[in-house]
Amino acid sequence: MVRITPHDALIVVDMQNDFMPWGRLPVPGADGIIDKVNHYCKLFSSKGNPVFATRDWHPENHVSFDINGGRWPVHCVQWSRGADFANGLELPPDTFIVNKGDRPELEAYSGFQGTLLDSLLKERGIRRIFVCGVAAEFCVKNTCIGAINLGYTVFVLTDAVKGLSRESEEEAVEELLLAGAVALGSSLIKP
Ligand code: VGL
Ligand code: ZN
Repeated sequence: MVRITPHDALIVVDMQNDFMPWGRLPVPGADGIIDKVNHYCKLFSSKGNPVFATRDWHPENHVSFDINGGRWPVHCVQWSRGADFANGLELPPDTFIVNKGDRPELEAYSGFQGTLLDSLLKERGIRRIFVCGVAAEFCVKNTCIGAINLGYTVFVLTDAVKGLSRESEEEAVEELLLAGAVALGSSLIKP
């Protein structure tokens, strides 16, 4: 079992409309984890632990868009409905929002890339992060690896993570385990 300590934070990765089945870069079944993510949000905020939510936050001329020569359809354009947090997601009112991928020329799959996330965590004494959200193979994986490289202990909340396919999701989780992350579900967190 794992107990939530004062040095723990929840990181919700890119739970935005464009990554839901109704969005422009759909992650199949991503809406199926909304209830689980809401559960983790309530759990952490009820204990006074901070909740962070990353947001893919691209300008229209972003390098990752196919129209600009990149690999993805246009998605999560700043201030658009698609960039909003997913319908049904219940983030605590004091959630820290972390925008990433906001520079036209830079892709940012990690929530630590070009953001203040590391210093926001450090100044609150956070040493362990619990990560959920989408997409397993991209922003979840890279955020976890970034955190491991910065010295954090990383728990991947596998019942609240979704990938573009089952196979690549499993592969991503396996890579994270090899990198030193720990896989966890809500049944292993002491309430
Ligand atoms: C993501 C593809 C493009 C993600 C972001 O949040 O995993 N994937 N931009
Ligand atoms: Zn993106």
